[in-house]
Amino acid sequence: MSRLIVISNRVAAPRPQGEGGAQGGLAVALSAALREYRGFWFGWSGNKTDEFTGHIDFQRHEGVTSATIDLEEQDVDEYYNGYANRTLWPLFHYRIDLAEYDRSFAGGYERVNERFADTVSPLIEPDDLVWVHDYHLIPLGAQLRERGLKNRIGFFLHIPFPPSRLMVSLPFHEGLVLSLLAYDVIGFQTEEWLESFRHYISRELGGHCEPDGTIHVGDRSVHAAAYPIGIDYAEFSAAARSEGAKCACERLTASAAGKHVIIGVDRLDYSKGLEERFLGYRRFLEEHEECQGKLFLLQIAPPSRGEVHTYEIIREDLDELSGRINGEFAEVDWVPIRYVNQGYDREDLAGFYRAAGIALITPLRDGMNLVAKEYVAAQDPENPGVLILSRFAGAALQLKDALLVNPYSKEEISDAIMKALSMPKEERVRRWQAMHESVQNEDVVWWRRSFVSALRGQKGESGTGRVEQRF
Ligand code: ADQ
Repeated sequence: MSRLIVISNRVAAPRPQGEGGAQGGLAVALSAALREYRGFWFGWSGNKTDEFTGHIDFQRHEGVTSATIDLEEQDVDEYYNGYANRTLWPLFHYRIDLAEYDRSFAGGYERVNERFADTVSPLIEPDDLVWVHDYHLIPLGAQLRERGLKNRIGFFLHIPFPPSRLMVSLPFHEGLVLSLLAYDVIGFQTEEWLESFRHYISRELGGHCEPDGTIHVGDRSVHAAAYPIGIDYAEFSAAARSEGAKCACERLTASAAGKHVIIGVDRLDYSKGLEERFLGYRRFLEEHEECQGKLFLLQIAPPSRGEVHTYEIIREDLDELSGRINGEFAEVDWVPIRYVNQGYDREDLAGFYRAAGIALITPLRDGMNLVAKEYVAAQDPENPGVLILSRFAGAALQLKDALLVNPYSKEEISDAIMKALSMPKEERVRRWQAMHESVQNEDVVWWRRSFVSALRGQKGESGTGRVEQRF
């Protein structure tokens, strides 16, 4: 069996139960995947060094070997805080108004990708499958090829791929997209992002896309398909049945004192639509005076990417907005928004999801959104809650039985909350069953098998079908 080498910006070794903290979706998904394979997970340690030496720190924890490097401060500023998070992240989430184009960012991005390639390539053996993750490392495949690697190399993009008309606002966009052609397989979260990529290929690069997913540009052919990521269903549903989850559920239910709980759980990021969500909820309170005092929104949003200025602004804006809404509507025994800036461990989170009769997950744009799937997995089958989900989250393509809303529309959010509150139990159960089937079947194991199977060059369905091949 080939080894699997996973390469991503950060390597997040699994944490012992109970340590808590907000792990990103990528970390949660990959810790589960890596446990099954030999091989290792390579990336940045998150630490800085005065001078880059290429020293690799190997560690083994809970069956996962990690190999990490430290980066220089300038690398972190230009590559991570700069090009990845201030140029590509906003652009790929359709926010060209927030995207910053700075030559030094692009230079740092290229340099760090070279450093990754220089350091990891000697560790890769001829039979290894290499799986590169996300927008931080788009050119890595091409860099590895330049160093003579002939291995099968795949790339998975966890975030959306922007429409061509937005993509062209990126200086030297052709170079970035052309570098993707060094991979053998390119995976997207949904057919929609795949479609944008295919459109760019034919419109901007004069390439040709075949119905089976093969893309030809010049003499290069790659396979591009949708592989929607899922949650680790087995792990999460076990967490939902745990004592810890039961306690968390009871704690929240007791403190709710008979009021309906609406839950939102997100990293504090402008793509998650938190401000629009608060405004939609505020509209609901205005339109339905009779409901005031009978429900509250529990918004859990730990800060992310503290070093990027935009994130400080979001934090200030949300502090102010939640304070304003609470000031406007609160009574001595009721606050409409409980806004919590901290991370919780999986069991607590599962318990909170279960105590909440409604989840309000309304990103303005999201590659997938695993919180929506976790909410579904944590519900009581006899008495499930209602998921209100943005139609612009990748997850909306699978969770069609959620109440799908336009996250920019206060009215739609308000109407959906009302509909969720008054939904008969039979309808809740019916909708939940359909969503649960998808969350359970199309889980992280299914995702990984679909992708790795394609990476091995084996026949298998992507995105919509089952891959029978086990390895
Ligand atoms: P993220 O943008 O991080 O991931 P998401 O898919 O919602 O978004 O995953 C967040 C994960 O972090 C979930 O597992 C959630 O439980 C956890 N989390 C969030 N807030 C938390 C808190 N307060 N406490 C504890 N845990 C918390 C990126 C893309 C997504 C894509 C994933 C996976 O932006 O679109 O779904 O990668 O591919």
